[in-house]
Amino acid sequence: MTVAQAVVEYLSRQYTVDSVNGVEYRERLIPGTFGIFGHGNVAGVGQALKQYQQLDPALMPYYQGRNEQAQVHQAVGYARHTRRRQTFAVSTSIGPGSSNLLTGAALATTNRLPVLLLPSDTFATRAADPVLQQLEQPYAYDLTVNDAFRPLSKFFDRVNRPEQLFSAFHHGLRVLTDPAETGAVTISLPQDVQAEAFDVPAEFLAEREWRIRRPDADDEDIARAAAAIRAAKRPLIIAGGGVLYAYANDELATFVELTGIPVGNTQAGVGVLPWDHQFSLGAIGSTGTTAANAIAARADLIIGIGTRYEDFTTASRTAFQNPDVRFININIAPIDAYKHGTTLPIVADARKALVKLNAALGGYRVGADLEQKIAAEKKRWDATVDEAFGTRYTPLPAQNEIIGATNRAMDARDVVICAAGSLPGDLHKMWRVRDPFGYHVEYAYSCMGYEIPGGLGVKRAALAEAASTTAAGAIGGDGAEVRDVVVMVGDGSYLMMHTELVTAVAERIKLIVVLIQNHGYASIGSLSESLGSQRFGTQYRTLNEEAHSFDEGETLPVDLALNAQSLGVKVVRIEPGEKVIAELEQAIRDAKAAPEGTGPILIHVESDPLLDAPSSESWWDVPVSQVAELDSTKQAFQTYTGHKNRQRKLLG
Ligand SMILES: Cc1ncc(C[n+]2csc(CCOP(=O)(O)OP(=O)(O)O)c2C)c(N)n1
Ligand SMILES: [Mg+2]
Repeated sequence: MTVAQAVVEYLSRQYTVDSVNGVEYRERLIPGTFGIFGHGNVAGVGQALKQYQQLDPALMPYYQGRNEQAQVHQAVGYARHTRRRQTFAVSTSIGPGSSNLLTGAALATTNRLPVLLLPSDTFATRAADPVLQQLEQPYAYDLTVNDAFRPLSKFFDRVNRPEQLFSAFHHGLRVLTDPAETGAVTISLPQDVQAEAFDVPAEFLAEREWRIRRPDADDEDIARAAAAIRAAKRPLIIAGGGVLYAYANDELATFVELTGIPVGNTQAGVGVLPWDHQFSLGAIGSTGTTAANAIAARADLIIGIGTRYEDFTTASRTAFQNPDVRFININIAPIDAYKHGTTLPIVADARKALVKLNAALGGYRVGADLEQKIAAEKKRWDATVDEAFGTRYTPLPAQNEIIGATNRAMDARDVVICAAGSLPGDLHKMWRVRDPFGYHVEYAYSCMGYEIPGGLGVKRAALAEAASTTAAGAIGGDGAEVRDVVVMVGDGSYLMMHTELVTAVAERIKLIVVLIQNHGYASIGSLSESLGSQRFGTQYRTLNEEAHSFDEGETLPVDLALNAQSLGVKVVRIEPGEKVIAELEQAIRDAKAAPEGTGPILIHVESDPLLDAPSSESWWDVPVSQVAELDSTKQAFQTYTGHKNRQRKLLG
C-alpha cells in the first residue's frame, strides 16, 4: 500500500480509552479527516480517502471545509467539547494550503487542545524542484514552508522515507493524547512520499488504544499544601480549563462545600460550578466580577487548579495585593504548576489531587467573616448584572442586553461560543452558566474568526455525543437531546472568517449564529480610547482621502445579513427599535425550536458600540507611549504608571 493509504488506515484504528468516575470510555481518536485538495495531497491522502470511502464509508469519513485554518478551528472546537479525547486530522496541499494552517496550529497549542495536522510538502526526491509553491531558501536547501510549524507545534516530524511513518505517528499520537503535552501535532508529508508504495507491517495497522494518563498527586506535596491551607485566613481557588478536562467539577464542588473556600474562574474554567453556586464568585481578573476581584485582592493563599495564569486571569499580576500571598498550583503540566515562583506545586490530575486534598483537610473551614464577605460581594455583582441585562437602550441596544436575551433564550445544556472582540470579556463576567459544557470561549489565542468554525466543531461533537450511548453523552448530561450551539460573533470577526457557514449549509448542520453589527471594533475602540489613542482605525468607515483617515467618514453600506443569506444561510433580521430585545429572544427560541438538519440560522442584530459592560474594577497591562504629542496619550500614561506600581514582581 502507499504511505497515504497506510496513514488513513492507521488513523482509523486509533482509540482513546479513559475512565471517569468508574465509567470506561473508548472512542475513536480521529473520527474524521478534513481536506482541501491541491497538488501535494490530491493524489496522495486524497486518493487514500477516496479509496477507503468506496470500500467502507465508516472507515475514515472525509469532511470538506472552505479554509484550512477554519478546519483546524473545527477540530479544536470538537476536541474541547470531547474533553480532548477526540480530534480531527487536517490534510492540506503544499505551500499556501499548508501555511494557512499556521494560525490554527498556534491556537491549538496555546489552548492546549489536540489537533492532527498533515500538511503536504515538496518532493523528498527533489525530482521536480522547484515545484509550484516551493519556498527555495538559498541558504538552506532542506527548509520548506512546513518548517514554520516547528515553533507552533507540540510535535513535528517530516516523513522523508516511508519507514519513518511508524515512529512519526507513534510519537505524534503519544503527544496528541498526553494531557500535559497536547497541542498541535504536525506531520509533514512530502508529496512523492505520500504516493510511494511499501510494505506495512500488520502491527502498525492493528487497533490500538491510547489510555489518557491521570497521574495521582504526590503524598508529600499534598501534606504540604494541606498545611498551607490550614494556615490560611483568606484562601481563594482559581479554577481553569484543567478542572473540566480532568472531570474534576464534582470534586471541586465537594471541596468548596466542605471548606468554604470560594472559587473564581478563568475563561476556560467557566462551568466548573453553576453561576449561582454559593461559593462561586464567577469570573476572575481583567474581565472578572467585582466579587472575585475583591476577594482576590486580599487573599493570602491562591489555589490555582488547572490554570495557566494568563494575564487576564491575574489582571496582569495586579489581582493579588496581599504582600504575603502564596500559591498552590495543581496542574498536570509542570510549566503551569511552577508558575508565580511557587514552592507548593502539585503536578497531578486535578480530580485525583482534589480527592487527596479533601481527605487531608478533614474538618478545615474558612472563618465566618470570609463567608459573609463572599455572600455580600456575590449579591452586589448579581444586582449589577441584573441591571446591565435589564436596561433598555433604544433604538440600538447595548451588547449587555443582547447577552442577557441570549442567556435567557438558551437551555441549560446549550453551548455559547465566542473568541474575540468585546464579547468574550462581557460573556466572561456576565454569562450565567448552568452546565460544565455550556460555555466555550477560545480566549488563550482569542482569534478573530474562530467563532463560526469553532462553533461548528462543537456542534459536530454535540451531535456525536447525542448519538452515542457512552462517551461524552453520558458525561455531558443525559445524552438524549442534541445541545443547541449558539455562536456570538462581532462584525469584525464575521468579516474575517465566516465561510464555514457554507460547510454547515452543505451538511445541513443547525448552527445558530447571533451576529452583532456595530460597524467596527467596539473592543479595540474602547481600549484605544483608554490608552489615549482615540479609537484610531477601529471603525469601519469610508476613507477621507485628504486626511487619510477612516475615522470620520460614513458607515459602510455593508449588509452582513444579505451576505449570510447569499451563502444559503437562513437569516433573521432584527430591526432597531423598542422591541429589539424581545424580538431577539424570540428569534433565538424559534431557531432552537427548528429541527436538527435545518442548516445554519443567523440572527442579525445591530448594537451601540459605545455602551460598555459593567466594570470589573480591574486592569489589563497594555503599554502606553511614554512620550507623545497627543494630550490624550499623556494623560493615559499617568494612569498607566499608577497601575504599573501595583504589579507584583515577576517570580516565575
Ligand atoms: C486574528 C486577529 N486579529 C486581530 C485581533 C485583535 N482584535 C481583537 S478584538 C478585535 C476587533 C473585533 O471586532 P468585532 O468582531 O466586530 O467585535 P467588537 O470589538 O466590535 O465587539 C481585534 C482587531 C485578534 N484578536 N485576532
Ligand atoms: Mg464589531
